[in-house]
Amino acid sequence: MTRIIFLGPPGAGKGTQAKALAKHWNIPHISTGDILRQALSEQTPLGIEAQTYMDKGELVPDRLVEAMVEERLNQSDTKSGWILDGFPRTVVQAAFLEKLLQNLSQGGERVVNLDVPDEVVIERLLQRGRKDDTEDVIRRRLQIYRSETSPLIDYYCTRNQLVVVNGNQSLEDVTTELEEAIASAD
Ligand code: B4P
Repeated sequence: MTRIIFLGPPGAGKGTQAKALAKHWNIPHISTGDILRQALSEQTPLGIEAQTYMDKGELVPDRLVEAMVEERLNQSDTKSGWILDGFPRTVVQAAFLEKLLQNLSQGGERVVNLDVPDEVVIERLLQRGRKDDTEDVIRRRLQIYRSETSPLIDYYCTRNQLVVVNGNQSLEDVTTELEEAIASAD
């Protein structure tokens, strides 16, 4: 059973790698960023509420993202495994996920930290140019990553679930290192 959580700063390549591996293993790729952007484009109440946070590079409130993830993990296609990309992003979300997975009798998830220096992610995101990829917003996202999300590295390290992969290499080399790291962690 393959259950993987991707951690890493904005622009680390979580979405890029998660998409490729989910296709390769034929399991769902669950990206909270993609679900939020979809809600936004459909102008659902969730999307409208999330927009103000996303435009500023702030985290969307835990309760909204947690409800979204709970609904998605309850769908039947998650039984054979999944890749979570962009969740959890806070210690509160991580504790929520731990309980949810216990209730769903799903465990044994591996956590991958994609390690990439700030200058590299800033350059990548400026090149990508999504609506939230302006220099000021990227710096805010990095600040929040450091204060809210990076404590998860210790959180999962102490639980012996963490593997670290160098995200500052070509796409193909990151994928190869990821596959090797996940296989050797099993
Ligand atoms: P996300 O959609 O999760 O976006 P991200 O962290 O910016 O990007 P990612 O790391 O996936 O980078 P990617 O592969 O695309 O979040 C957006 C927003 O949604 C957040 O700021 C927040 O507001 C909200 N949100 C999401 N989840 C939340 C949660 N759990 N709680 C609260 N709020 C939440 O790669 C970036 C670029 O780099 C691409 O152009 C790619 O082509 C390039 N790239 C990737 N790997 C590369 C490589 N090896 N070499 C060169 N370029 C590479």
